[in-house]
Amino acid sequence: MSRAWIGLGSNLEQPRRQLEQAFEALAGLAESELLARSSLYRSAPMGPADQPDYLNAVALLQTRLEPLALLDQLQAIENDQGRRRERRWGPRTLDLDLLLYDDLVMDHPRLRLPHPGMAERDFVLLPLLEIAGDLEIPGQGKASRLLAKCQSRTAEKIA
Ligand code: A4P
Ligand code: MG
Repeated sequence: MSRAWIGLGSNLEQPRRQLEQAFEALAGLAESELLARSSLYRSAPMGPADQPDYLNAVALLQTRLEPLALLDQLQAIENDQGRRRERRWGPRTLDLDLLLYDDLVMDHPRLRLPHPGMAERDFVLLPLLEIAGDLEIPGQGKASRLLAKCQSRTAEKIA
């Protein structure tokens, strides 16, 4: 069994409902168990500013799915929830990022681990710290130290 950390994000069509539905879908994934889920956090959009605020959260899965098979499942959940891929960093009903998979470091055309950019994002690190304790991000150091270095700090816990 492996441990996979998933980042959830939404800023369209009732983000809170989107994240709740996504947690349910994660809990129902084959060969996997949802071990923990963070609170929800609201933050200003990173990237284009002409879009609504985001809600973000993090989930911990225990899984027998290999990393690319898990990514396929995450993308299927995004598609089920009406995800359209339009502009980079544009608004979305649901984004599921595979943040960490055990302590794997990989650079595959479809999957980079750890997720690039996670170490600079308060809306990922805050929920991660809530459920992970002071996790070490392979090659980048402790989550708490990375959070202290974040340039932009807008994420706030809402529930
Ligand atoms: N991909 C590679 N590595 C991974 C990984 N570790 N997890 C590939 C998931 N996918 C990975 O993703 C594009 C491709 O990345 C996938 O086909 C997959 O094979 P996508 O979800 O289609 O596109 P995207 O999400 O628009 O692009 P990107 O660059 O991944 O954006 P991010 O990094 O997900 O950022 N502001 C706030 N406040 N909160 C947010 O959650 N999110 C974004 C999107 C922008 N601004 C935000 C937030
Ligand atoms: Mg994404």
